Amino acid sequence: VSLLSDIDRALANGQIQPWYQPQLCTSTGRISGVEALARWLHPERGIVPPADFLGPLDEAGQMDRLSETILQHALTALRGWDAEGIDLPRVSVNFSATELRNPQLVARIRWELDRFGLDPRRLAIEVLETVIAESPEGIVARNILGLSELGCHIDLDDFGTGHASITALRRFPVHRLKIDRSFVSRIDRDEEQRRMLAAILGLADRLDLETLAEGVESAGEHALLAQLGCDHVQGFGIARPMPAAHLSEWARSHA
Ligand code: G
Ligand code: G
Ligand code: NA
Ligand code: MN
Repeated sequence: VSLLSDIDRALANGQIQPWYQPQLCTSTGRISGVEALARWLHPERGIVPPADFLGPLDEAGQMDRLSETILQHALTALRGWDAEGIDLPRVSVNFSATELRNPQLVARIRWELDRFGLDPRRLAIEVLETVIAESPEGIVARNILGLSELGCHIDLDDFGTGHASITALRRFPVHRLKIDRSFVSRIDRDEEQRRMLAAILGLADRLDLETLAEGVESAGEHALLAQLGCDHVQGFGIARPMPAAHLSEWARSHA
């Protein structure tokens, strides 16, 4: 109960906001996007990770409030980077199953993008593979289709762990597979891992889907992903999630 009133207050006073983790294009080496990741900047507890508050927040019916907060921060940050002359094509936000069941979702996102004067193609929605596997039709599917028709990019998060069928991959308007980090770690040292990853990249290629590897921690992994034709990379080996202001510095020094 006290955690919930804490979360409520944290949302109201802006303590919950996203940090941003860069994604690089492997063929150009340039920044191709950032993922917005919710952080609770707690005055006593420090930085509280989403794993510690997303569950209770969802159960308390506050997921839409979080989503609105994260989206507003992310779009504000994107406009800010534009104004600073930083070439940052896209920001990704995570949408949970709860948010994807909101009948107002597409209208609200359209309105927000409009208000910020941003092309919908500059927003990527990360949807968990499990969500697509469990929701072949109904409101979730209609929302994903609506966001795609609006022009947003749809990324399938934690791909490889969620048992979505190939049929589901074809039926949903997915643009990119975000390959789960369990398939990425040690690919430069483990032949079995490397073959698994190559199989996923082959599947994506045949289905005309872009690929983004998450959890890239070493230079060896990064180099091998580029060599195997993975389109984008993200992970601690490139940069950790950081506040919006630090991201500008990072992008500038990286360019
Ligand atoms: O940043 P970190 O690795 O601690 O994130 C843990 C998980 O929390 C990730 O899998 C991510 O998808 C999820 N997450 C982070 N930010 C958000 C958010 O704004 N909304 C939702 N629904 N999930 C988020
Ligand atoms: O599931 P999702 O892609 O939303 O998860 C993003 C989370 O993964 C973020 O919380 C981020 O902190 C974490 N993360 C990002 N890069 C790495 C990495 O290289 N290694 C590990 N272990 N976690 C990472
Ligand atoms: Na994600
Ligand atoms: Mn993921």
